[in-house]
Amino acid sequence: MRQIISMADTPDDNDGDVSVVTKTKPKTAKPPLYKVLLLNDDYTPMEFVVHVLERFFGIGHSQAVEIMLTVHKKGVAVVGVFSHEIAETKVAQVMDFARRHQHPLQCTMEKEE
Ligand code: TYC
Repeated sequence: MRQIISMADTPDDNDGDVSVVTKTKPKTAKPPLYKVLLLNDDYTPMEFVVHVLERFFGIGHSQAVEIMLTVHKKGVAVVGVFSHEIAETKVAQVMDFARRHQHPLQCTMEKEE
């Protein structure tokens, strides 16, 4: 008489199992992202800030007004997250545009953790 002793799946039990290779590919580190911040001041006109958000960040009018008011009330807000090069370009564009219009608007970038 035959008896089943165990149904455990052992390496050499020749039970027809098929093994699948699931080695994970070593991943290249993701490049860091940078937050672009807009700072409040007492002199830059609200409409100018709204225009900056629309023009350089592609933000729609209603959301641009909301972000501008957040900066006005809280002192600072993140207006976008970009690669280092794009963030640098945005900051330079905003700072240059503000300077040419003689407004003290400040825009900076900060590495995202
Ligand atoms: N505080 C400015 C004012 O009262 C408006 C303002 C908003 C300025 C956002 C800068 O990033 C800013 N005219």
